[in-house]
Amino acid sequence: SDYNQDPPRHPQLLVNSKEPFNAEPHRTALVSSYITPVEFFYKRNHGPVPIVDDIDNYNVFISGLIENPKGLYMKDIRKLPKYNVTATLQCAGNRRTAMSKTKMVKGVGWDISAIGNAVWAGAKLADALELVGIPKCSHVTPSGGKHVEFVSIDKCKEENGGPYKASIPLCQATNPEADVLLAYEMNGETLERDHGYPLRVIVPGVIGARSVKWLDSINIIAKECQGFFMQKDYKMFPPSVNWDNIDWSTRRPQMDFPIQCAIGSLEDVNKLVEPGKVTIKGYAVSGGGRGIERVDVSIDGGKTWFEASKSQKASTTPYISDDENSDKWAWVLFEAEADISRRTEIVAKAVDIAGNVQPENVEFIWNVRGILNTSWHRVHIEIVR
Ligand code: MTE
Ligand code: MO
Repeated sequence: SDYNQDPPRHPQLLVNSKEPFNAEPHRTALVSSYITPVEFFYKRNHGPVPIVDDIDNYNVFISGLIENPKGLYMKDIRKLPKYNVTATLQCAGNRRTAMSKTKMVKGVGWDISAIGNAVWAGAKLADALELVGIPKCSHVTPSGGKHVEFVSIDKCKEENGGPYKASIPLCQATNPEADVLLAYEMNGETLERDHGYPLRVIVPGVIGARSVKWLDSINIIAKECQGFFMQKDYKMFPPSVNWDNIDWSTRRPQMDFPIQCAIGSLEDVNKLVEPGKVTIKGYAVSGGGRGIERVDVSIDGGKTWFEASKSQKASTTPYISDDENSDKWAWVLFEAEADISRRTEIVAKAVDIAGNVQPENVEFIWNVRGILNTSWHRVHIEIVR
């Protein structure tokens, strides 16, 4: 099959689907480093990984509602100022398996690791679009503006064999502060095939589905992309909607992700041989550049809470952000120690700088497509003697 040409992957990844390849690291591996190593970064593909070997002729064709359509070659993109942006990429389906337990949902089953934090490097999309005559924008137009569509070179069955595509508002694309990148490096190395070699889009603070990999072309369009993944997928429905009464046109495509956190140092159920200290370590992140204000932890199922310590720098990381502000797109790792004396439930919930808090129960946010499970993360401790 076309999948024979897929690249090799780390044997410790937990594979949720082989063809297309969808895999995540074990949760303990995920929370052991601030910067997620490339081989442990989740991989979410919708088709075979395309091969780009003629890198000199590879170009991104920019057209649509502009006067002078133009192809940008890698050398043109590399000539633009290079930015390092530390950003967390999260699949909208992260933590879907736990949502399925309430009531079945459709989609790839993910634990808590369809998320990763990397240093992406490349040109700003705003700079690239300026090359084709589109001015920069310093404000955000809430609606009514044009859109920028990203089209891939991969082929997926949801598009009837056509390429994966998505769009973002033109104002976000042309606002340098939004840090939207045409990225050719990840953690200081050339982008790997699984993650979009030779060039991908990174839209910080937005669900992973909009960060199109293996970029082929960019279209400036009047209304948002009409592709499957914008119109018939990755939309958040109320709990009353099921596959019999779903009307996709009633909802907007999901863009920013909400406040999220999860504990990675513990399994769903943990058996201690005797009462003692437990390390509670995890990640917390919010979309739209809203930083994390605090992470609350409970060791009595949510009756009482204390605050976890949090950090955004691993002392061992060799990667340095361009400025302190750039980590607003990145997760924080949190940590707490607790003395556990009996069978209990440990819970974590995060609060972002806008005061948004995670919902208590997954039932309240259950949706038929199984996206955005951001409910309080709960793990159980049992003492077995
Ligand atoms: N881009 C293309 N061309 N094809 C894809 O299948 N998957 C999207 C997005 N971009 C996808 C894509 C989804 S749903 C996610 S969550 C991220 O890529 C995953 O990126 P990663 O595999 O680098 O972690
Ligand atoms: Mo995704």
